[in-house]
Amino acid sequence: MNTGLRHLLIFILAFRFLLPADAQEMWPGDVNNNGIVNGVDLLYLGLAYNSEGPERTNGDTEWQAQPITAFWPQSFPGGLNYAYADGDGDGSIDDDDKDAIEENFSLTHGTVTPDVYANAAPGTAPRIFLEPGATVVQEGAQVSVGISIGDLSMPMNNFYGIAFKLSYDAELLADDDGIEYAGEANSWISAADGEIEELFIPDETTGTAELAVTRTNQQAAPAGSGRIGAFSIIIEDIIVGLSVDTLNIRIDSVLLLDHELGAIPLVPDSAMIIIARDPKAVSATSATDGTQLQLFPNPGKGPFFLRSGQPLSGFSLHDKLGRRIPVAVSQRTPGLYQIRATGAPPGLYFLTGCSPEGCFSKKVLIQP
Ligand SMILES: [Ca+2]
Ligand SMILES: [Ca+2]
Repeated sequence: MNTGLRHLLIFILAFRFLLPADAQEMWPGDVNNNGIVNGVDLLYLGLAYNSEGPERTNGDTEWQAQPITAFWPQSFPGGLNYAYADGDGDGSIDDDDKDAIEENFSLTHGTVTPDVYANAAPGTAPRIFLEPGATVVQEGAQVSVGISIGDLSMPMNNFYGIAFKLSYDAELLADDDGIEYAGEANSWISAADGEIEELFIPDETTGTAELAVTRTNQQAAPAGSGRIGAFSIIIEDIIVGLSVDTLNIRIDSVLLLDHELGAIPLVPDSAMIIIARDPKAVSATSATDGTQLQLFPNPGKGPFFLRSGQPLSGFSLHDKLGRRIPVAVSQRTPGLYQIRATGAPPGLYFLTGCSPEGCFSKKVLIQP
């Protein structure tokens, strides 16, 4: 390296350190200033909600670095200033600043410091779970999938806000508005006046969605549990090649915060909805499932056997995360099928298939 170049490099490095990078500027919508706009930013916004401070000169929600005119007297636990929450720069924190999050959702600036989520292992914490209104549906059907937190045996204390991601097979959903969300009116997470802020951003191309819900009164909800809202899902009208398919919906990247930004771990859940073309198959499902089908030994180490009064076909096996597991099925005698899932680790699985009269889904517990 020649001397001139070296001096230039030293000059650039020195100049870089003289500038306090990002310290005096904000990006509208990135409330926690970690480099990306997502559901977690709504949780921070909820905590700062209804605060007032200095306006930002020439401030707006445009996605660009905006100089912070003056810092606010308030800051979040951890020290981040409330100036970052004022997306539109008008000197107050309200739903206009939620618009800044929506407008700039998933955009990034600088180096992103990933948000830290708090997923817990089953049995160690309250659950966040999905409750489909129907487990077998036809093409074109509309299904409601309830979303609940905690239960009577493990209620939730100190709820202030929650953000999480959903993933699903977008090809199985209607193209427009295939998935929507509506909060439960006056649920246990709402404040006395029903006030709550929600953000739901689905992305059809990736089959993912983010939901964030927060209180806005700086007080945690009293201990509670149960339904907070529901997703409305519309199945695609015509699914090419379908006789039976499964729609798996998974929750992950959960962050539930108390009113001091403390993370409370939750156990995430998944749900499965069977889509079948034949209306007769759909209506006969409950009769086929349970009364005429025997799966044994279950739990067991495998192989498993399935006894049925009807010929069966279209078997598939999925794990709890909705991943398809290779399965070998052979008919031993009329109505008796042997099912081998070689190499599947111990755990809970779902076996699906169809008879001429209906489709079924059975839980299979593979033991160590
Ligand atoms: Ca952020
Ligand atoms: Ca504002």
